[in-house]
Amino acid sequence: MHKTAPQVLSLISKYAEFLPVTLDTPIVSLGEGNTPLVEASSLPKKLGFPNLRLYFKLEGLNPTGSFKDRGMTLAISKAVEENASAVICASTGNTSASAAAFATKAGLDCFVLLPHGHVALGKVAQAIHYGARLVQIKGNFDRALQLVKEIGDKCPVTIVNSINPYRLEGQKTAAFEVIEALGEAPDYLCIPVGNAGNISAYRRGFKLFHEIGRVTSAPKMHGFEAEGSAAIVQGKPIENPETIATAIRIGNPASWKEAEAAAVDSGGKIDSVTDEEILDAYKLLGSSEGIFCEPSSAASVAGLIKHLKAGLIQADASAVCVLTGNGLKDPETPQKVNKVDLSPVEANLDALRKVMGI
Ligand code: AN7
Repeated sequence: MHKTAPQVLSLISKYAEFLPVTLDTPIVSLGEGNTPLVEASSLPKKLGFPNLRLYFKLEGLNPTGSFKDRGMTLAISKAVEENASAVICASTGNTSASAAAFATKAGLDCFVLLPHGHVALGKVAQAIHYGARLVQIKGNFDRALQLVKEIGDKCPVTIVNSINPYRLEGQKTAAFEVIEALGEAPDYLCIPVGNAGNISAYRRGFKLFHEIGRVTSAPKMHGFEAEGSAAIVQGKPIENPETIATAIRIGNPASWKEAEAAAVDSGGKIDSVTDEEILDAYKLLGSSEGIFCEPSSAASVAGLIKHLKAGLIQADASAVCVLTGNGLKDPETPQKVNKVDLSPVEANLDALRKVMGI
């Protein structure tokens, strides 16, 4: 029996007309994009804003578990088109997981530099599993990115951090999907800010669909840094950024200026949220909505709550929170932030009924 190959529509082929590709670009795809936009159930009411129409963009459902796959499919496809043999990135974890997977799929070598001791377990596991050449440095992400730039200048390796222009072009497709799912632009987009690439990419996507007349408006962009790493909010690089949200533990964002323009031009704001606010939102997503995102992703919801309370986001509007990465990457945090008794009980019915209280 002859079987035809299944038709998997890659992100690049779907949006080719809006991306810097030609018919000759070899597409390297792992089935990225096309992630769900899920409407919130109990959260708006629970927060005291029952008329808010709230949606979550579940980017953790991408093939390597984060939004980075949208940019990486394009960056790696273009690297292959340009005859690269190796790629390199610095990463707080998700970029490295994505780069490693797509590079391997394309048959390229992949080097990743991680800040030692500050990357979630699952992300290190991914880089190892996908066969990347993993180097942990005694320094933070910002230092790792500096080193990557120096190596990129001196050695024949292609940088696939978001300073690679194809990364943000690929990532802007998430904005297209939000518009297609809602049939219009939301009033607000809330998003975590680390290296500040993703907020810039969404703004490009929303702006483009507005300009070509697909929609009649563009959302106000509300981006949120972690308070201990809030360079844009403070207006100066942070030498020693700190936050429990390790994915956004970045003190000198590469797309600083474009992100600032995205917020200002759209009528939004870049603000910061504390680790406590991030963890509260993280827990709420699990307990109220059945969503397991990583702590950094919950900065979008923490920020939404902050801006609703401050009146910076209208209570009867529509808002999309981007949940950038999958909670399973960081399997240790739930046990740390919830009070749970995990001591085993006797394996009999009486003991079981006693602990269950039924
Ligand atoms: C889950 O992987 O910078 O503002 O090296 O992993 O575009 O940097 C990750 C960033 C938000 C911030 N949420 O996005 C990296 C890296 C998650 C992330 C961000 C990241 P940007």
